[in-house]
Amino acid sequence: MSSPLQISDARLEPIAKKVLARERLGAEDGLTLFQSHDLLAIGWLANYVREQRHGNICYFNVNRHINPTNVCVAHCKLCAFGRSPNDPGAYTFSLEEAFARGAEGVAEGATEFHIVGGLHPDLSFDYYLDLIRGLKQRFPHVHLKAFTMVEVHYYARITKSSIRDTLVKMKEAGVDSLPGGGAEIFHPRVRKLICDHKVSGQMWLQIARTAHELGLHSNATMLFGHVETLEERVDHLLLLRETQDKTHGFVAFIPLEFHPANTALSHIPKPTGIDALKTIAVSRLLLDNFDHIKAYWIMLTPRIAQIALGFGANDLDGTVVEEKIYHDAGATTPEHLTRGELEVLIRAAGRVPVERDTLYNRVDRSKLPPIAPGRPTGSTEFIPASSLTL
Ligand code: V47
Repeated sequence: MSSPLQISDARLEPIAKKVLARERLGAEDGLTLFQSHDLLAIGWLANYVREQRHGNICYFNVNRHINPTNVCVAHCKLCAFGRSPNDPGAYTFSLEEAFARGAEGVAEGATEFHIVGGLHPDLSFDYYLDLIRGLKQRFPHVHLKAFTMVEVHYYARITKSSIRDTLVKMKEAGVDSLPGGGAEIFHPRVRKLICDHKVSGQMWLQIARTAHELGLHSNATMLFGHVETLEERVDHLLLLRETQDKTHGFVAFIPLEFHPANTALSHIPKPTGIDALKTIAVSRLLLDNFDHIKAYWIMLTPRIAQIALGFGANDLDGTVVEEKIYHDAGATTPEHLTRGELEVLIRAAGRVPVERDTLYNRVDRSKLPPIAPGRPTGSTEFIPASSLTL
């Protein structure tokens, strides 16, 4: 703790007492936090919890996103990435194209492939299993974080199999864990408005529970800043906390800020920086059983993500490379950062950068294939903060 807590909103006093006494917060507390404008007190409390757990460390990883197709039957209003099969810009990678992206990622030093795609009407489940098998065979040291609960549900439907059998097949093929996407906001009122053909919130949680039972860890997300109420955000966070109490299978939580451009909800204004920082802080305070809260720089911008490291977040996510979901929705952030750039951002926030793998083990680069010369994301070269154009 670097400075004493100063509270200007008296409603936060009893909440602060609970946080300092390590007592669990309830739904009312969560709502009060979201409604309060005392951002610095909320941030102080979140930072207190964060430093108790992680000290001064901030994690990052070297990863690569592989989005095998943007063809999607779901047509979610929130999304700018999905296309109908004949739309301009629709694409589907051949397996060889996907493997080539994997090879590029490995040359850049990636320890993780983050693999998600649209719900394609004609691709078989075997395509996805072959993709995973092929990547695992070629790059056995890379962790495959693949397919959201939404995709798992779709594969189960097209193969007329159970969720459990689908997950077992994915695991046998080489999936190591699942990303946290598709959670949006669990409340049915919101799903009806932003993603009416997607799995229900209850089903998303059930698939996560089943994955965890099978030994597959996953992440969890919350898409905020569109049509949801603050009560619905709190409800979402508490449903995740309840599930985590049962399974302990969630690795990290990632609050995702809504980007309206090029979506059917483009009339909605973007959430503010204050909302993003508060949401990260409240997530840290309510999700007392989640170790890691990510400030995903791609959606927050590197500048806000850096500030979030003092508001409860302990991870910046990764180098990423070739991000499509947010950039189709108008994100103006870069599509990748180098290791050196991530380290500068972290150090300038007063934190100590630690490269991790997907499950938060420290990465020992001496045990990994060397990074190919000339690959910018692999660079560990020191870059002065003043030269970054973020
Ligand atoms: O599920 C889609 C969201 C998610 C938009 O698990 C949008 O480590 C904002 O889940 N504006 C995909 N958000 C990203 C995701 C993720 C990202 C980083 C790390 C991890 C992880 C997971 O992006 C989707 C959806 O919730 N999304 N469209 C949009 N227009």
